[in-house]
Amino acid sequence: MADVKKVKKAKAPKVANPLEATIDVASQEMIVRAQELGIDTVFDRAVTMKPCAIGLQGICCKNCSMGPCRLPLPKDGIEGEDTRKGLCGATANTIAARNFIRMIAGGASAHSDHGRCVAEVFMAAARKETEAYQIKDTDKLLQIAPALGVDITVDVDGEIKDRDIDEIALEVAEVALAEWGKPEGEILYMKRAPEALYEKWKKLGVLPRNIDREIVEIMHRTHMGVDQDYKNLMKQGTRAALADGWGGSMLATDLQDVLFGTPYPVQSEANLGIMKEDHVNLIVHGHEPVLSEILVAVAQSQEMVDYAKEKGAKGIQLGGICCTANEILQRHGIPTAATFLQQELAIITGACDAMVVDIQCIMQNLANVAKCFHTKLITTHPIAKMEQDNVIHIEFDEAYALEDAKKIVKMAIDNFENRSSEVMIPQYKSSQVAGFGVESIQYHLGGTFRGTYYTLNDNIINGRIRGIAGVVGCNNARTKHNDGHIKVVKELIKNDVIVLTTGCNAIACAMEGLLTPEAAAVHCGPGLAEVCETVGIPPVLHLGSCVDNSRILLAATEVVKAGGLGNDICDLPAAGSAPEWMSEKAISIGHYFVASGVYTVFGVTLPTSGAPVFHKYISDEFEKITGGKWDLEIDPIKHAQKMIAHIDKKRAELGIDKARERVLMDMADRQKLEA
Ligand code: NFS
Repeated sequence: MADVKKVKKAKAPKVANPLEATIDVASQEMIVRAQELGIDTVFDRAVTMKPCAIGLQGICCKNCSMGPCRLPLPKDGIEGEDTRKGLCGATANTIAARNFIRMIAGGASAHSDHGRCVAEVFMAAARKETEAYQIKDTDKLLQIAPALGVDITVDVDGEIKDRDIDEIALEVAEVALAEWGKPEGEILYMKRAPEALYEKWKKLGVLPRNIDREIVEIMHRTHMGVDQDYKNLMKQGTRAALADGWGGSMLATDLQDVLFGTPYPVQSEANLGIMKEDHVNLIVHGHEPVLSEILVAVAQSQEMVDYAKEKGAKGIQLGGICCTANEILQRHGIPTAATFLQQELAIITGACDAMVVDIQCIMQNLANVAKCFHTKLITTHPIAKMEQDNVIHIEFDEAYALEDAKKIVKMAIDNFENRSSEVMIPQYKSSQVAGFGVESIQYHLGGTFRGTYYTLNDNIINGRIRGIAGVVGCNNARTKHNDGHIKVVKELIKNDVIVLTTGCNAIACAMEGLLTPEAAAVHCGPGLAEVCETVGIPPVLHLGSCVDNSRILLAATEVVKAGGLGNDICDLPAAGSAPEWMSEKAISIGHYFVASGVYTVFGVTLPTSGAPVFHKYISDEFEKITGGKWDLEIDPIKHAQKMIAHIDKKRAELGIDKARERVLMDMADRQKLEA
């Protein structure tokens, strides 16, 4: 007879311990709420489903049907020759390299296809084919045109005159769109990098030819029986990653800025507590601002606000999740509702009247959660639909952008009265200042007369700012939500390292209150605190979404140009980090940072651990090639300390390590005097 006790035990669903799942109190409350309602979330599923150890280490090849070939590391490690091989003979290094660059291909294509959609809308705006979109930021247009080889002046009978803006816009649109598939040449933006870096890429033969080609070539090379040299595979990985960072992502950022406005610092709030019980809550989630820009405008229109009031609500509360959140935050101050891992929780509040999703980082389980509530889950992109039948698809067409947006906002308002279960919004939110970029850093930390990054460089040279860190990337349910993000960032700023953030790291920092100028006095070392207090900026600067990591590349380039800190990005006292990464996009980003000369540390795991030779290649060997290197450090404090050690190494190489000692002595002396 079956042991009833055992059966019962086996059937009891395992759920997450909210205190172990996240450091965020709002999320802890909502995880408990979900469990009370019997709704599983990603936090619970991470408990019940364990990852495959071999896949995790990057050594499972499923590129043909003779496999999957799995090449586990021997228990006692490898002594002597590594004889592991797949059916075709592929080694662990080949398999790990193939998998790694396929991740780059996935990530680069996501960013770049997003960029392409924006470029198409940009073209429609330049051709004046749509009323919904116009060229908004002509300064930015004039700034990027020369980088695309588009003249902004004309010679009329020997007189140089400003060229017509519409003409420039049209030519920029044509040149930009061609970057995805032009038959010859190289990606034009590569020349925006410091000259030394450009020359290095040229010598290495990794300058990307066009965006699509580099991604396609990865798929070809990793097909069964093609490229079988991990170094040569990584060469292509480098090309495609560069095509992402300096190509697709950078174009996405620039064209979005021209269409929707270059961000400047704005104040807002973050966390689930921004939702309001007595308002229609419309949550936008995903990545492309093309639709959300219009949704914001429509939801804020008097017509819609009046309609919401007619339906018994006090107004419309917009909120964002993931990088769509970052896009509408940095341009309109729309509050951020949630990070990647909190998306289901936003619906579990019972107050989400509609969740509108576009592309990327959208969990399919949203549909199952929405089924338990009144929430309308609306997909909008032709390439991103869901199979569940409660999902509504309203395909967004830029030619009818306003109509589509109105339909969606109305649907949310009409749904307000259908709230079925008790509303429970966790009452936690923090203030944040977002919307930084190359231009605003220049404004805040630039020289009065020189208009460059002179003051920032000066503060790095004199040691008040020890160095610069880019901390970015996702949440990952395999590690405590936001814990790595916050510990890494706090450790950096405590040690006078200024942090540039994007993506879900930025949202995590916002929720923790680190994106306010006041955070400087609480969390920073004396040097960084002094700089932040003097110019009135937060110690952690929110630079936008993940495609906006291109802003970090350009900010680093500006630092190089301003002088005194070497002549290449790899000379700078700077480091990169993604403490809780999970997506292929993060691998592509990580690799374009490494290929641009940045020491880049990832948390959680790296799909290279099963192929130690390959891992060593992308870390130590790569440093000799590009000046940047990959590293993995799971412990957040050690993670930050490794970045700081790298920053100090670069300071010593630049001969500015002594200056910092003097500044700190000054500070200590001053504090002694004050005491
Ligand atoms: Ni970036 Fe944005 Fe977040 Fe990760 Fe996803 S939202 S593009 S991929 S999870 S940071």
